[in-house]
Amino acid sequence: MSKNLNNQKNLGNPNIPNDHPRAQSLHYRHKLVDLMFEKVVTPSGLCAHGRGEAFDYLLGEQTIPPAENAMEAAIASLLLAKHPVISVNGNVAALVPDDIVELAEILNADIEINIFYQAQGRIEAISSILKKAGAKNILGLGDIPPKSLSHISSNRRIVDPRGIYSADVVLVPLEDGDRTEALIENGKKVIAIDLNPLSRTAQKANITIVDNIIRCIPRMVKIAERIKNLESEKIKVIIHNFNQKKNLDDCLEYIINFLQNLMEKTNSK
Ligand code: PTJ
Repeated sequence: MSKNLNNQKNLGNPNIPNDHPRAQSLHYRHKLVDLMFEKVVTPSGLCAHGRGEAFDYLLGEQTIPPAENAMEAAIASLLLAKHPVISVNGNVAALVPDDIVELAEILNADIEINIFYQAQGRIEAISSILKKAGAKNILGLGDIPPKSLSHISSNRRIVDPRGIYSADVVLVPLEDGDRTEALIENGKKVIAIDLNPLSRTAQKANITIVDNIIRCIPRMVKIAERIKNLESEKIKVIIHNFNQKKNLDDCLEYIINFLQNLMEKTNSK
């Protein structure tokens, strides 16, 4: 980190008034900035968040019906998995640590830290935030020799043999396209959360939830609580009824209609 950037740290408290129209968004932004200085978030994580925010505008910053359907299919898949794993990177740990830990507990899933930008102290910083949120068992800490996924050369190939390497279903909130493809090549079912329905991850995953992780993970906790005790045949039906291609088309159609309505409203003023 450059000295100049470190000097900015104390400028990070903008005193956001609660009645600011974008108070919540500013709050999360500054949380990411603060946690960048603590190495949880990588500097590129800020760019990724900005890209996400831009796509969130196209949804009206709300959870859309196709996303709700994808969440149900995702939870159903995770409940029926033999070995479900939730992959956590810097942005996820910064934005939704408590909800990720709660979701993993309900689903009996492992949490594995997997980051794109390796830097000294990052894994420890992410692990510490997850532990504070109540995580008891965190994988990907490098305490045992890691395994390497095939079909990928970035840092994301390095995985824990007890976690992603042996998982059958992997939830990847905020993923890059390369690893989504590699995970699928390695025989995993991949569930992605990505605000951009056009991203390679969104297009390649088996189930894509087009929503903001800030809204989505707490909602997935509620869905998991609601359906976890259903008979497995009923859970299978939820998975069977989900069509990934149609769901992505529905997301795009929602965006087109949303923009069309917005344009009509503006023109009628
Ligand atoms: O912590 P690291 O080192 O693993 O790095 C994490 C980032 C996010 C920097 C890394 O995974 C990355 O570079 O991701 P990408 O390729 O920029 O992809 C991020 C995707 O997540 C983009 O398609 C964004 O639209 C989307 N996104 C960003 N913020 C959110 C989001 N999707 C859902 N919820 C968000 N809050």
